[in-house]
Amino acid sequence: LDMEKDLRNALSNKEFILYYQPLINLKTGKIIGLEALIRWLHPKKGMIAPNEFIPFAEGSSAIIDIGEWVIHEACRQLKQWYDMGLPQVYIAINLSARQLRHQDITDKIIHIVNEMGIDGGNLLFEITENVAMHDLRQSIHTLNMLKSVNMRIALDDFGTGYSSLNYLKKLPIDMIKIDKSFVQDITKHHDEKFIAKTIIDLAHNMDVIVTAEGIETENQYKILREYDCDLGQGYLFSKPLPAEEIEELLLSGK
Ligand code: G
Ligand code: G
Ligand code: MN
Ligand code: NA
Repeated sequence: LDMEKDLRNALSNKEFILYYQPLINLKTGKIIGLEALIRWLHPKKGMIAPNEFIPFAEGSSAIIDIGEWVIHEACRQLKQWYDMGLPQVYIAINLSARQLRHQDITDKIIHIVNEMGIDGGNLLFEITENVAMHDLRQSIHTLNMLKSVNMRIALDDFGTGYSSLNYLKKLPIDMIKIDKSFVQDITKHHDEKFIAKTIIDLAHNMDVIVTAEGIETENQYKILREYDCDLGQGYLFSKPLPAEEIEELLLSGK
């Protein structure tokens, strides 16, 4: 309860900030998207990572308001970069279970997008399997509404949940993000090194794009390119960065 109050105070005191981590087209090596990742700039404790407060926010309605701020801020930033003439990229936004279940979610998102004057096609929403678990039919309905205005959907942390293949089959998704644990496996000398390749082929057979998460080495990059993986994200390319540093990166033409 105290945490909920702290989170609401942080929101009204504008203590949250978005970092952005580039998504790379593995064939061209160019940035084609950015994942928005929230941080809490606490006046006393300094920067707090999302893993330390998002789970608490998800336990209350605070996640609805924080989540709405994230969407608003990401869209505002996207519009600003567009007006500056920077190369066009899409922005990926993480959605929590509670947000997806919230009745107003599609109206809210469409309202923000219209208010900011951006194209829905430049937004992608990341959900995890547990997000859809609560109410599959409602989740599918909401995701289809977002897709009807050109927004795209990614299944995040793919392979780590209880029923990844079931969700891959049932949810209207455009992309899966292979969890970094499978990316780490691809350079091992065990059978598990084939899991990433198998996921990539499976997704492609279903017309789903694949992003590999947590790419840290040139060797992983090389193997994933050989596996025909579409996009990649990880420290090899860039860690999550504040907006000013992303600007420099986009201006440098990378
Ligand atoms: O930035 P970092 O790698 O520490 O993020 C850790 C996790 O926090 C991410 O995997 C993501 O699921 C979650 N996260 C980051 N930003 C947001 C956000 O804006 N909303 C939600 N719901 N989760 C987020
Ligand atoms: O939404 P999701 O939980 O997938 O967020 C991605 C998380 O993974 C963030 O916390 C981000 O900081 C982290 N991350 C991004 N790139 C790398 C990487 O190359 N290696 C590792 N270990 N973590 C990464
Ligand atoms: Mn994510
Ligand atoms: Na992930």
